[in-house]
Amino acid sequence: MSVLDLECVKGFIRLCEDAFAHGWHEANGGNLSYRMDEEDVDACSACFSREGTWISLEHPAPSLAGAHFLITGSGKYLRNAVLDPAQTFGIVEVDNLGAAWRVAWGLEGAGPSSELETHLATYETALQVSDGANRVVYHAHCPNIIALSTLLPADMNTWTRALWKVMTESIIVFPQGIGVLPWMIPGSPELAQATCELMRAYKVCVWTQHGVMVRAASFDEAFGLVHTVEKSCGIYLQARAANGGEDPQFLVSDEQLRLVCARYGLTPNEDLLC
Ligand code: 2HA
Ligand code: ZN
Repeated sequence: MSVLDLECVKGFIRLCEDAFAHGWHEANGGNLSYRMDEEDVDACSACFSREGTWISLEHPAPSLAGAHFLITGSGKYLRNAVLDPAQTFGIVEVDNLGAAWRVAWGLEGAGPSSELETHLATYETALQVSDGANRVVYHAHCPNIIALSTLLPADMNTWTRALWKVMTESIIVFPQGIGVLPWMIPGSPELAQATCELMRAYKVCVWTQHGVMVRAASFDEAFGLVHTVEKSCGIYLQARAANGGEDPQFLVSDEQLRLVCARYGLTPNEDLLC
């Protein structure tokens, strides 16, 4: 089977297209990866190159030994995933010790995203917190999230409560709340490390004045998380602007948030409720 016939590859391309159409991926902004299951790897391994050079990981990832990842390429534009798949993304194979990686397919002309190590560390974190179902790690430059990060302090309590309270169903999508990091250098080991720490507790991590990173079980969940956070940020910004820059008055109360969670069998992060 050709790589392009795999359902996961179709889902990967669809997310790139949808997210570009939403305005989240100017130039080479953002990156996406997917941890393939064994069935998918077996189905297309005949197309894999075995000649790529192994490159050592700065931070070895033993729990990902032997895993294969779809990942966007360094400097590549996500909008081109559909037009030129093998140039825009590819498959990276991790060796049997989790100490090095090589290109198995695609990524023609450029290696994987500069955030490869952040993505791998996030999958490792997910496995450590028994969230092995996580198959997608996704980073996007969403305008409303970035705009709001110029108004709110980099504090998860303030962010989560603002977003939960402007749209009733936000809490259903991210009941554990969202992590927020202060400004950090893109692609730096510090940002990777801080993101992984937050990803232990949260599926969503806002990077102040930069964008957002999520981990999820599927492309739908990853897109849905980013879409919901971005939409809630947009509503909050619009409402605040319409109210002369003041916080809006008529919001979902803490009591109502608890009622929503009870109705849908969700356990919200109680630290964030009053
Ligand atoms: O892939 O968005 O933060 C380019 C980026 C890095
Ligand atoms: Zn970025």
